[in-house]
Formats: sequence, structure tokens, C-alpha cells
Amino acid sequence: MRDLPISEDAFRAGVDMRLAAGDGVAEALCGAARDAMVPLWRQAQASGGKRVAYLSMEFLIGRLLRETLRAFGLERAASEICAAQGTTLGEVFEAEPDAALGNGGLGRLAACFLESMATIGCPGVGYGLRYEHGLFRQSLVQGKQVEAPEDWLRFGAPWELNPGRAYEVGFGGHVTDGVWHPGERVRAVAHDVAVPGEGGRFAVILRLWQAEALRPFDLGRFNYGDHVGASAAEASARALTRVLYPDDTNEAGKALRLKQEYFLVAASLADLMADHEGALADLADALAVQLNDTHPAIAGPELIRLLVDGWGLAFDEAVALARKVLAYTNHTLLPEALESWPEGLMAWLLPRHMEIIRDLDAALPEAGILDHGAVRMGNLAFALAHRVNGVSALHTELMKETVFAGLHASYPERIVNQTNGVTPRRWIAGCNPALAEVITGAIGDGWLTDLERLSGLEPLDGGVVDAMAGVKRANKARLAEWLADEHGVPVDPGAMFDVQIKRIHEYKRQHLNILETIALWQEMRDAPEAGWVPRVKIFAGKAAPGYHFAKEIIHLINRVAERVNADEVTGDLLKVVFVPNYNVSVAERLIPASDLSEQISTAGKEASGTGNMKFALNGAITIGTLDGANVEIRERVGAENFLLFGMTAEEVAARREIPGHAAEAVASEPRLARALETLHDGTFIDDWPDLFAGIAGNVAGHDHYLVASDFADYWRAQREADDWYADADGWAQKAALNIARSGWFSSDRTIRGYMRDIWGIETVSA
Ligand code: H53
Repeated sequence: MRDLPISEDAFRAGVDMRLAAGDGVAEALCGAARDAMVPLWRQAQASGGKRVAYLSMEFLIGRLLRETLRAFGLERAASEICAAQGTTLGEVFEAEPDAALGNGGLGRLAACFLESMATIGCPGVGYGLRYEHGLFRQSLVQGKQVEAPEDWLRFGAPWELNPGRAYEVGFGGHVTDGVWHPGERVRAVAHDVAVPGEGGRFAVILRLWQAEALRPFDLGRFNYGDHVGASAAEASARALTRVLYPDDTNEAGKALRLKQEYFLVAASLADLMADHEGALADLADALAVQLNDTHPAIAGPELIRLLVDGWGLAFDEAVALARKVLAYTNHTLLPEALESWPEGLMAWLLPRHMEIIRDLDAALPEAGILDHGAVRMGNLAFALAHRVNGVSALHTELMKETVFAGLHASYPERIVNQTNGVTPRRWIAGCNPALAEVITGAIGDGWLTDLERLSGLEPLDGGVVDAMAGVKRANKARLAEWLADEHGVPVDPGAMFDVQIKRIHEYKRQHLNILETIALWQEMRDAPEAGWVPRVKIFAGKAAPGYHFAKEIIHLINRVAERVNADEVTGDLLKVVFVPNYNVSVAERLIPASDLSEQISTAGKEASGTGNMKFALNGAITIGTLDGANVEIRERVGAENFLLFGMTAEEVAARREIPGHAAEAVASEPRLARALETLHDGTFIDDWPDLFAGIAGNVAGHDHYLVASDFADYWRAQREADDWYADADGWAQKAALNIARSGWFSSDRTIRGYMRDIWGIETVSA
């Protein structure tokens, strides 16, 4: 038994005390686990050497109880407590709200990073916003997405610790003689969540800022009779951290968003500077600040402002020092996602920062910070960072060739690669404990914190491969039960579970998948006895509320599901399920039960992907394009264990130049033409036959994402998947090899890379 930082007895006593005080079981478990972390929290606060601050507008942390109990080795005690209280630990886990303070991959990556930092002992802190409402809750009404506010704080905030820190943040106003006089001020109040690492010996703090009014209540106004107006300041301040912008790789470009970004940056830098004890010149030896995408890029001008206006540094010195401290991660090349703010808005909201940005633009003309009256945040972040990293090997090379080609020529040392990773604690041990047990049985303990040890599974032992296949069968049976009970879709657990779960976006091409589904259904109907491999097509994902095309795709998937699932001709050969309200917890349920992982973005568009890694680690085989980290997954698991299809990024670029490329592809692929017909002819919606004509028109017309051009090869790869699956032993072998060869995709490896190549930080022993 390992030596735990908190004893079971102390934990039980903490829970008993809370139960006696009237807490429910869930609250009592969370509360006692949180209290167990107080010493770690203090220790993390006090860490002496260099540390990193990870600034991110998103942290998709999900549920915390299961992970925290495992980190501390307290699951057994917790399940006994639950049994004594007439419930189960599983039920308590399910009741915890899923904290969705993020949209997708970027936010989930930030959460994996904090956990990895805590596990390997990288001193650091995450800074984010405490959105009262995280990402919206998605439901389906007649197959269409409907959004409702998510209320993750409805049961209070059992994980939070109050560090008693608050700072004033200003906006607007004017600058006189180089001094900024903001016209509006709000207070940023810190709420901390401690993220423990495996073994519970070290923790990283996630500090979330909430906006509050300096004077929440105006008694004078109230007494005067203005009962609503008396609280106006509070309402206006609170609006700052009320909602998370629900866009993923589409930029909203709204003033409130810029305000949120500055609020995060100003509070976090004030906090960091308050803690800096040494000489100012030593700042970069004590602190690294990582900007998660351009969202916190105003940190550059803010740090320069603090150094010049507050500490009296010369502008050039301040720029040099800021650059030593800051580094920037780029997560997308999509032009619509690269932030750019009108100079007028920037000058109105942050007049002193706009001055600094103009000075920077004059000092660094090659950086292209200002362009046609707009501040290009990617260029600004690049210019003020000593390292700029991409998130997969391919993405990093494309950064050099495309968006940052000019800057790369001026600063050839600056761009580096750090391929993303995922934490195996949550994404294997937490969500797939039976698989973890098989692995431990085969290679012993230790792999969970040294994931490359998975390679010790090779040469594969027949018994281990069978055991892994047995785990997959059991996970699929459990998922099938859940799909029937919760979503009313009975499925055959023996069918291939083919899963695409991620944000809905044209570049991710859920419409390629559903068109292939339609074509498959048509062929199955033509010849139901042709020996088809039964499939369950599972989709999940949210569309940005204003993204019409993505919402149409969701609607189409659901209409296809309705028609296909009721079809007696195809019966159990094909089922289609759209699981609503995709979030971290849904992913944890689906990934361990998946056979086929759909990673089918148009090459050159998905910066990395991280779901692709989670699937491979859980023994799903990828059907995918040469995009993002798919390239590296394929290199590692072996081409013979990966279903590759589609054009390369270069071929994509060339194909787009061919006039009428989509029409030509449709004409040469009768299956696609026939599937597209159904979007006009009422097959899926008889009272409005033309409803999906927009999707059909796009695919056969402009088709920027080359669905039509990649369709034939996708179909081919899908049929190859059928052949592979029909050989159950061969499939089990390939699935096991995916697990054995994916150890490199741990976020521990990624964080070690950041520490070595970007932050210059050493691990500490807890
Ligand atoms: O970041 C992930 C990548 C993924 C990329 C995603 C992302 C967002 O979730 C949001 C904004 C953005 O610019 C990029 O799309 O490919 O895996 C983490 O790097």
C-alpha cells in the first residue's frame, strides 16, 4: 500500500464531520477531499524557484471528484462511505456538475496540462475566468440544437478555496502625460481550485477570476427610489464573467470579449507581480508566462505598461524583459479564428495599451502588428514572445509556411513544436479502469506516470490482447445499455462502434461522415443480405449558436438517425445516434467503448486534435486524414494499424485551384451523387424536402473543405475498416498495438517539452 499524503482515517473523519453538519454525501466527499488539499495548496503557493503561469480563457476541467479521490488513493474509503449512506460512488460521481469553462480542445488541453504539471512537479499556476455559466447545455428539439444556460455552480462550489486576493482592473478613460486614468474600474476576485497530481503529493492551483463591482450597492440611489439602478454597477461588473463565449475556432469580435481578455490578463499579471520578490531584472528567472492562443495576448502590452509606467523601465528594456517572460502557443491557422481588434475599439477600451501597441508597431515594422486599422493579435503575440509553439509537427511546419512566414523569416529561432498530449490518469485510469487493470497486470505499476512504458506490452501476449478485447466488449455493452435507457436507441453491442465526437465544424467534416452513412444505408437496403458488418454511427458535439451551417449538420444527422433507426430492412445492420450535450463526462463514457475513431478533417485544418490520442490510448483504430497529430499517431502506431484516406495538405491546396472540383468529384462518384439526392427529395424530411439543400449545394458547389473530393477514398477506407473488423482477432491485435504504441501522447511528455524548450523550468520534488 503506498504512503498517502492524507490517511484514510483523516479523510473519513472529515466526511463524518460534514455529514453530521447536514451535508449530503457528495458535498461531504468533495469538501473533505478539498480540505485534504489545503497543505498542497499552501505548498504550491509558497514554491520558491521559477514557475510558470498558464494564461487561458478556457479550462475545460470536467468533474473533479473521481480524479481527486484516485490521486489520493481514497476511492476505497469513499465507496465504503457511500455504501454506508445507501448510495454508490458511481451515483455520486454522476451527480457532480461537469465544469465546462471551455469550448473544446484548447480548454481541455489546458486542463490536462495542469494535471500533468501537478503530477511531474512543475511549479505553476493556471489563470482563467470563473464564468458563472460555462458552455451552454445542448438539447435537441425535433433534431435541432437548442441552447440553454449551463449552471455548474448550482450546488455551490465545493472545490474552491478562497485565497483572499483581489485587484482592481480598469477600462476606458484617457491617458494624460503617459498616465492612464481609467473611466471604469471593477474588482477581480480570486477563486482557487487545486488540481492534484497522481499520488497526491503536489498540486497546481487554478486561479479563476470573478468580476465584482467596487461598490456593489449604491444606498444613495436606493434611498432616492431607484431600487434597480442601485445595483446597476454590480450587474454591469458581473456581466464580465457571466458567460463563456461559445465559439471555438470562430472569433466573435465583440467588445465584451476583449474586456474579458484584458480582465484575465490584468488580474493575473497584477497577482504575479505582487508575488515577485526579487529584483525586476530577475523577473524572467522567476517567471514564465504562457499565452494559450492569442486570447490573452494583451498580456504583452500590459506587462510593458506595468514595467514602464509602474517600475520606470525604458520602453526598449521593458520590451526585452517582457519577451523573455512571455511565450505564445498558436492553436489554429484558420483565418477566421485569428483574432484582430479594430484600433478604435482598442483605443477606446485600453487607451494606454493602444499607445504601446503603436510604439511597438513603429519599433518592429517587420512584425505587421497593425494592419488596415486593426491590431493583429497573432502578430502581436509573436513579436513579444521568445518562443512561439505549434501543437503538432505538421501544424508547426504550416505555421512557418503560411500565417507566420514573414515573422519566421525575421526570427527563425522562435517557432518550435510541442505536440499536444492528454493525461492518462483521466483518459485511461479514470474513464477505463478495467483497461488500466489489464495493463498493470501485464507490465506492472508505474506506467501511469511514465506512459512510454506501454511499449512494454510488446511483443503482444495473446492473453493480454484477449483481455483488452474483453474490456472493450464490456464497455460497449455498458454503453449500449446507456444509449437504450437514456437516449431510447437500442443498438447491437456486437456492431462496430464508429464514433465522431468533437465540436461541429465544416472543417471537421461531420457532413462527410453523415453522407457516407447515407450511402452505406442505401447500399445496405439494396442488398441487405450482402454480408455487411453491422455499424453503430455515433456523433456528439456542440455547434456555436450563431453557426448556421454547423447547426444544419446536427439537424441532418438527427433526421438521418430517425429514418435509418426505424428502417426494418436494415434493422441492426445500421444505427445512427447523436448523443446530446457533449462534454468531458460524455467523452469519458464514449471513448472507452469505441472501435473506430473518426479524425477526418480536411488536411491542413486541424491544428492537432487531442481526442484522436484519447481514442488510440483506449484501443480504437483511427480512420483519418494526414492532418494535425494524426500524422504522428500513424507514424507511431504503424501504417498497418491506421486507416488512412484523403488528400494531403498540399493536394488540398492544389485541388482548390481546380475550377468545378466538387462537381467533377460528384459526377465521378455515383454513390455520393445518390446520397446527395436524398437531401433534396424528402427522404429524411417529407414535409420540407428541400430543407438540407444548402448542405448538398455546398458539397457539390463551393466545397471549400473538399468533402466531395475526399468522399471516394473515405468510402474505400470505411470498407477496409469493415474487412478489418470482420476478422475479430486481427482487429483486437491492431487495437492492442494502438494502445502499446501511443505512450508518447501523454501530456507529461508535452509539459516536459515546454519546461525544457520554452520555460526553462526544472521539476521540483514534492
Ligand atoms: O485546440 C486544440 C487542438 C485543435 C484546435 C483547438 C482550438 C480550440 O479548441 C479553440 C481555438 C483554437 O484556435 C484552437 O482546433 O486542433 O488540438 C488544442 O491545441
